[in-house]
Amino acid sequence: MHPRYYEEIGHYEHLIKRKNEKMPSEYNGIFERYKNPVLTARHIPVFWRYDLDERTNPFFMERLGVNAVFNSGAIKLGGKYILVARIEGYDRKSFFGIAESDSPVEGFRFREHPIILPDTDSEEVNVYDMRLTQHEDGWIYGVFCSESKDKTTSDITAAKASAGIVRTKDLENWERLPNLITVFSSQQRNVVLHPEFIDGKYAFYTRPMDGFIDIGNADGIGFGLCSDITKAVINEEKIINRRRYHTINELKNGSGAVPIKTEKGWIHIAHGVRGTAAGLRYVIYAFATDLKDPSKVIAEPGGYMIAPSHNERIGDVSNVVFTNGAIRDFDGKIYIYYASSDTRLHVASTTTEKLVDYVFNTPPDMLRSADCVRQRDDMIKKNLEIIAAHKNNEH
Ligand code: M1P
Repeated sequence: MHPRYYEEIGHYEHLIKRKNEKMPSEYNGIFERYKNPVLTARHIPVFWRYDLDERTNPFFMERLGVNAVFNSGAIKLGGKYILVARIEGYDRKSFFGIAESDSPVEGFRFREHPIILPDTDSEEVNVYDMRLTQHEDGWIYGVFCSESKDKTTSDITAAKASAGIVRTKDLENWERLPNLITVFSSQQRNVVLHPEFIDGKYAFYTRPMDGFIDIGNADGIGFGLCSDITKAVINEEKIINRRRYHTINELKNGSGAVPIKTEKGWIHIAHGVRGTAAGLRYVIYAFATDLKDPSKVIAEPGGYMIAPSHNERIGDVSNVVFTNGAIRDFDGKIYIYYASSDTRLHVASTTTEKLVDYVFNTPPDMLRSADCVRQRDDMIKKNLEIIAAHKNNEH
């Protein structure tokens, strides 16, 4: 073995065993950020990147490098915290790998092999962003973006996105089902399978789009039902969470983590995109839908919940935070796995109680400066009275 191998293994083990800690300086009462990313390109096993045969790799060169590890689905299974991460090679193609740990915030180690999905469509060029749903039918579903070249135009960059579906019981054997068909939308990305049947049917959150990057006139996060997931067709798609002018999701939005069931409603953790002079800005926001009718939004705090901060701002696609996975633990703690700038994966923690309070009691976006400043000033007035009363009590 080349001596450099042992050095690389040393760095790798050091990284995996590194302890993580909360960042108290980032306090906002809603969630807590952790200092270290939970997954990066450096978390990829050495033997996934280097050819260890000295005859074919005498200089111990990286032969199949990994550019980024980010947007990951997340579940807890058999006591382990499991992330199905998007791994992007130097060649720009993404694939999925399972990283697991006994801890929700550190120690994630990839299994020996990446996931080899059944290759059922020779036109499919890229796959990414798998949402993992532990469905009440007993299967674990992975819904991901399946991308292929748009051959209807001479534009070499033109692409088409649709929702690929796989399912498994053990995270080892994956059955590929046909891609989701949405009758009225030509493209789909950020599709999430709801964990329970609704009216006896499978329910999907969709994000219809007219184009691949520019979603055109598509209006936001959709919702649709289908009776047979082995041939999933949505005939009717209704928009449940619209993008709006001069908000954090003016340009586009999309479902993120599988909705979390709480006493007061389903909590959705999604992403919103707006344009800036420096390009697109992706943030994470939350809203709640009705327990019986998850297509009905019942609460939506104004603004974002998580925005890129410090080093998170920089990466391959800068100024992006994006989530497609969260885990609710047995003790009510919630771990939100979010990627920054399409480069690395972080974790933020909160609790069910706090998330419910945040979603139901944070004031909504008033949509106009005049109303927003009044909303803030009302809180300021109330607070000044509290401060004054407090001072009086002190004397
Ligand atoms: O580059 C930012 C994100 O862009 C896409 O999200 P959306 O479809 O909302 O634009 C996704 O491809 C995602 O993977 C990526 O992180």
